[in-house]
Amino acid sequence: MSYLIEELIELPQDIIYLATNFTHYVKFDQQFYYTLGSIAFNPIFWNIAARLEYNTRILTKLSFGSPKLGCYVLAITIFSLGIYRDHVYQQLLLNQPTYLPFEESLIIKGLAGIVFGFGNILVLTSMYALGITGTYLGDYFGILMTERVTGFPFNINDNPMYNGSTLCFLGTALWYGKPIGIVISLFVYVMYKIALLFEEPFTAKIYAARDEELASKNV
Ligand SMILES: *[C@@H]1O[C@H](CO)[C@@H](O)[C@H](O)[C@H]1NC(C)=O
Ligand SMILES: CC(=O)N[C@H]1CO[C@H](CO)[C@@H](O)[C@@H]1O
Repeated sequence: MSYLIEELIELPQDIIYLATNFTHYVKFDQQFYYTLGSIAFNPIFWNIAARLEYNTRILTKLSFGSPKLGCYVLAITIFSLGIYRDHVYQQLLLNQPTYLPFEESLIIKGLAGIVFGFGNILVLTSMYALGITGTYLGDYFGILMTERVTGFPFNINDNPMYNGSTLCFLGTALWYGKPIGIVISLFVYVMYKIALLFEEPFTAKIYAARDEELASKNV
């Protein structure tokens, strides 16, 4: 217990030291840029694929005319790309400098566990609430949710999938005491923010069109 208190007292000092010497603990090398590239690639890929589907129905056509199958194929592709990206991130962390005061700190480890655990809860519960087609851009295939999901985790956050994913990156970075991971997590957040600029208005448009159609049928 006294050890933890000692650590807690030293922590602000360690954080200031890291902040003022940050460039000593990050290497902006080729692997770093490759990691940024693979993080950026995923949302760009799924936005292009989904819009292509919406405009041409190409994935549905390639899936024997089944939008559901088309969406599942896209889901598997996006999921696999995500696993590859996580692997690239893990490899990057291995080759980057470690900030020992973080790596050795029980408090930071505990915080990392909470951040990672909470991030995972957000991702998994939103997937569960939305289902596969709801999670993986089903609306672009014409597979719409009957009503807006408002339960957990959507009652505590507007974008639990993206925020949760960002927290998983951050939690991993803290756990291994890798300052570069904090930079990467910021980048992940910004990429998702940009993706939302494209996705939110588009989704709103698709649902508005559906509601208009329903309304015109009801009168
Ligand atoms: C994270 O959550 C906040 C608060 O709901 C939201 O404004 C933001 O767009 C989300 N960011 C991302 C990248 O998901
Ligand atoms: C290596 C290095 O740059 N060390 C600096 C880290 O930051 C402290 C101030 O917090 C400086 O005193 C060190 O010189």
